[in-house]
Amino acid sequence: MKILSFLNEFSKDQNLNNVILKLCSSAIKISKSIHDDDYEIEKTSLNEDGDVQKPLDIFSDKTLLDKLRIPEVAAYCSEEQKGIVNLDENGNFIVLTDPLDGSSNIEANVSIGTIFSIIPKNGKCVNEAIFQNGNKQACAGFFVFGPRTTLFLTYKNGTHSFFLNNKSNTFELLQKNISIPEYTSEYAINSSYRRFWHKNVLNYIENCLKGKDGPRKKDFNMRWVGSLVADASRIFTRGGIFLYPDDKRKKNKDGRLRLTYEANPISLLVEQAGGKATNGKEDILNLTINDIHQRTPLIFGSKEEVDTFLNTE
Ligand code: P6P
Repeated sequence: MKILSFLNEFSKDQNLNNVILKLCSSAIKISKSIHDDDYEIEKTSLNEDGDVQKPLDIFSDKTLLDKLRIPEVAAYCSEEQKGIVNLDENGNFIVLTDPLDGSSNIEANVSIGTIFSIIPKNGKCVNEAIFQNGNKQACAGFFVFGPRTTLFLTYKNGTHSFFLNNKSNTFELLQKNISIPEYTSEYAINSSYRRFWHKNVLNYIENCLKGKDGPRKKDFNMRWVGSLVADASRIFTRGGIFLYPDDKRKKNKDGRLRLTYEANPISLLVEQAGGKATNGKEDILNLTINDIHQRTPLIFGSKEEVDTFLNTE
């Protein structure tokens, strides 16, 4: 089933569907530019992270912004833009995005992707609507530019996946109503930061490492791609737990990942698939937004495993 048919059948909001279709069109352009190595941009600068923007970061951001100049979109925010870009004042939706997450992996040919969150204005002005918490998202998703180009999408009636059919140049339904397994024996964390972890994280990982002889009474496997969309895609496919906690370093006291265009969309997708997403203390989707680039700790995945982490002191 092509995504247009799926949206028309399951999402009655044509305006929202138009925004989703423009995001798909952006992803197709970005995907082809990655595979054809065709995205050179003259200049680069620093993004909100203080990282040097890579040409593909800028190309992806420009592609999305150009495609989203439609009547339905009131404003655009991205990791590559300092502030809010106001578009059509009569539009009802605000799009927040990480245009190319994981871009440090481009040279290594590791899967990277675009993450997006769509917030309705709900009668508010853009500067108020943008600070609604994650529960108010109308839609969220991410594209993975990997061996296949895929899309994980929710507009709060389950989480569904699609793949790009390169022959027809359209996204087609892969799986409807994805369910993340409640239990798992696989965790994802960057273990090179072990010396900076707080005690609860240390104890949780130590318990996993003790395997079936330890308190968990089962052996664990570990994966860490270093690309959020790749780790998330695996968790939607076979379960698992992803941890990017805050730690003792000053720069990571509030975590590393961004709340509005990374944690919130991923968390809505995860909850809609029966999983759980937390900052270590409360659900991500309940967190108050004070700044469009604010950071948060992010732990998400199989519900029972996230609860086990939360109960570890
Ligand atoms: P680290 C990529 O730069 C990213 O923002 C996420 O995609 C990924 O999960 C994380 O950072 C990797 O962080 O500290 O392991 O390099």
